Order: sequence, then structure tokens, then C-alpha cells
Amino acid sequence: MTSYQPEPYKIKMVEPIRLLPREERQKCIEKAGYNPFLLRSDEVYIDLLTDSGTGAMSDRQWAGLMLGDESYAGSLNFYHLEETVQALSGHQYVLPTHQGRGAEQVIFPLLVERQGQYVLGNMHFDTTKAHIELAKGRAVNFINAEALDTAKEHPFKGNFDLAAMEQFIQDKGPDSIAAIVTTVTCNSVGGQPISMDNIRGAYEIAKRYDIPVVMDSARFAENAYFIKQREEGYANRSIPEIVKEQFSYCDVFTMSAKKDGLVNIGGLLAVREDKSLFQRCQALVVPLEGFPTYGGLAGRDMEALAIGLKEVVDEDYLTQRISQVGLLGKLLQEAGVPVQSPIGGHAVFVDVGRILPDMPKTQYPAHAFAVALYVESGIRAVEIGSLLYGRDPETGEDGLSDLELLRLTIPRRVYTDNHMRYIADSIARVYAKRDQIKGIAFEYEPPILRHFTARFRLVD
Ligand code: P70
Repeated sequence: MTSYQPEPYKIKMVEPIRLLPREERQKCIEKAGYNPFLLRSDEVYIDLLTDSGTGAMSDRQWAGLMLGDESYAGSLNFYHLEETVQALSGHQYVLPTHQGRGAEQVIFPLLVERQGQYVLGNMHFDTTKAHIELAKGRAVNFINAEALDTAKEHPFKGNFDLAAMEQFIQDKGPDSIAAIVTTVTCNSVGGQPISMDNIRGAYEIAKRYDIPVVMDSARFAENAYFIKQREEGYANRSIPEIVKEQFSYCDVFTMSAKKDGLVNIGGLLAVREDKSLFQRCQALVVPLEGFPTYGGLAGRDMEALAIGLKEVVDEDYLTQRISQVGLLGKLLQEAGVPVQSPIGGHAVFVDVGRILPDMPKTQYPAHAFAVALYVESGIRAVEIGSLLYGRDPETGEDGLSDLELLRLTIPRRVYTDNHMRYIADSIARVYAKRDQIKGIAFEYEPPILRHFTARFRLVD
């Protein structure tokens, strides 16, 4: 046995990529208003913006596209998807959606019954928070304190602070809580896993106060892999068994299938057993997403997703996936770059708050680092910090994130370990020149989910 897991696949097709000369990169980022989201993809050499919809499908998934049954109602691919999701999760009712936020826009208006009700989470991701707020709810996070200290090793930094959450429920009264959202893995603090014990604990609290639990399950398989590796009692359980147990501790789940679904587009909304809630979801899916047996997807997309959900629970795949992200993390740690430790599932999160401690949060240090990284190397990464967090909806206050992180998000089955080495070398070079990094300021700030379309200038 070797100490590493080689890729459990061989490469059948390639897409050429090219590094533009430095002067061109400088012009491209200027033209993009210093917002990497606004770059064209042919201006990017290695794209670490997201692991969402950027993975490579397998030959079986591509073959599955040919089986697309493009019937408006009753597509056979829907039934394949439905059976697959039922077997994977134990949830009875399955609705496809065009992506994760499609499921969020259906479920949150149904759960938030009164303006100002709270939705509690380990840490809500941006679109989830946006949909809670659009539904007139208030999103509150109960992430454990260890997660906010990136230097501190902890096996489950995605965990809820359960005591604080229960105290909050008692203080505000259970009636004022619309739902609890369990996000696996916890994206915003570094793709960090949440333990089964903690997932169960949150569910038990919810049941004591009769509060529904929604699992935001974009990276359900990566979370299950970490549980198998790190949690007592799970070493000999199979990934599908762990996945099923995870899904047993929620009443509803939303899924952005563009991550662990191993597809380029797609999402899911599933309800475990509450038929009346399912019917209300179904009624809303029709005007928002499409007829309930397609929900915004083509038949072929549903087929690719059904196959992807079976492939992602393969342990050799997950071992290679998680260790590739781990390799990048290790190279950065060896270069002395501060990163969220331990390394998470889908990305390495560089702690720019520790690299540029004197830059004000309202100059978005991690975004400023992303701009410098693009110019240095053609790599596109994304800020997960005060820019993405947004302003307080009531006071308008800015600069609120506890952490200023730069996310190096690794697409699934796309890049090789040599790409990881290039990324690590590039970050180390920018890190060495960190005193030259300029902060940024808005030229245009959209009111909601501002990071996607904002434009900036450099601050002198
Ligand atoms: C990401 C993307 C999407 C997401 C998620 C969790 C835990 C729901 C969703 C929404 C979004 C993104 C962020 C920065 C750059 C590009 C894209 N996460 N829940 O990369 O799902 O996108 O399918 O509507 O992470 O983390 P969807």
C-alpha cells in the first residue's frame, strides 16, 4: 500500500488552459472592476472561484445524457433520480430544482411564517442567508468558537455551539424560531465538517421545541468522509450508511447538486415524511422552478445527477478528493502561509486577516489578496469575508465578518497535483510581497449578494 490514493480514474478528454502575460492580466482585472467574478474564463489560468458546477462528469454521466427523456411531465429520468435520492437519504418526497437556491426560494417562505422570525444555523451560506432575509426572517449563526481561530486544530470546526443555540431558543421563545439549518460541510468557516454527534444534537434540540430542521447538504459526501475518518464509532461504517444517518437528522433537505452531486447544474428539495409540507413545496415549485417532475432541469440533467449521486459516495473517490485539497493545504502550511487548520473538504482557506492585520475590514483584505494573486499568477480565487458577508440589514454597518478568508476552491476531478504545486508557489510569492497589496473600495455596490456584480477601485 502506498501512503496516497491515486486518482481512481484516467483522463479521457482535456481542455487546454493558457496563462496570459502579466501586462494582459493587469488590464483584464482593471477592466473587470477589480472583481474576479467579472473576468472572462479565458482570462483565467487556474479557476478556483468555486467548486460549484465546475467538476468533470464521468463517462457514465455523459452517456447518461443520451438517455435524457425530455417529457414535460413524468420524465423517466425523474423516477431514476427520485429512487436514487430516496435510497441515499431515506427521504420520501423529492423535488428537483435548477440549483440549490431554487430549493431555498421554495422552502424558506414556507417556514418563515412571521416577519422577524429567526432561522438558526451553524453558519449560513450567502444564498441561504439571502433567501431567509427575502422571506423576512433573520439568519443567526451559532458556530463553535474554535472555528474562528484558524490556527487551532479541531476535528469538527463546522459544529454548532449547541448550548448557545438552546439558550437563544429559550430566551426568544420557540415560537420565534422558524427553523434550524444544518450546513454540511460548513462552507463559510472553511469547508469544515460537522460531527454526527453534533448533527444529532441540533436535531434533538429542535425536536424538544418542535422546530423544523433543514439540512443544507451541498457537500454531504465530503462531510460523511470526515466523520468516517475522525469520529469515534464510524471507522467501520460505509459512506452510504453514514450519509443516510446524516439525512435522518433533518425534516427537509436542500441540495446544491453542483457540488457533491457531481453535475454542472441541478439541485434538490426533499421532505422526509411530512406530506402536507411536501404538497406546499410542490405547489410553489411549479411557478418558481417548473413542473414537479423536472423543476427547472432537462431530463438529461436529472439522469447525470442520479448517476453522480451514486459515484460521489465511492470511498476511493472521496479519499483522493480530500487528500488533494489536503496536499495544497500542506504545501501552504510548509511555506508559512496561515490557513484554516485542519484543511477542509472542498477548499483551502487562507487567513488573510492574519496576513494583512492592519488593513481595515472595509477595504476587504482577502479580496485585495485575490486581486494581487490574479495579477501574479492568473489564478482566480474568491473572498469569503466581510465583502461576501454584506451589511447588517438593519443598521447598514459594514466590515462584519469575524474572518477575512481567501478561498482556494478545488473543482472535483479537474486539476492535478501539479496544479496544486503551482497554486501553492503562487500564493507563497504573493505572501512574500504582502506589504505591497493595496486595499479596495466600491465604485458600485449592489444591494444584495453584492460580491457577485460589484465594481471596485484600488485604494492608495
Ligand atoms: C460556492 C457556491 C453555493 C451554496 C453552498 C451552500 C452550503 C447553498 C448554496 C447555493 C456559491 C458561490 C460562492 C462564491 C463563488 C461562486 C459560487 N455555494 N448552500 O461556491 O447553491 O449555487 O446551487 O444555488 O455552498 O460555495 P447554488
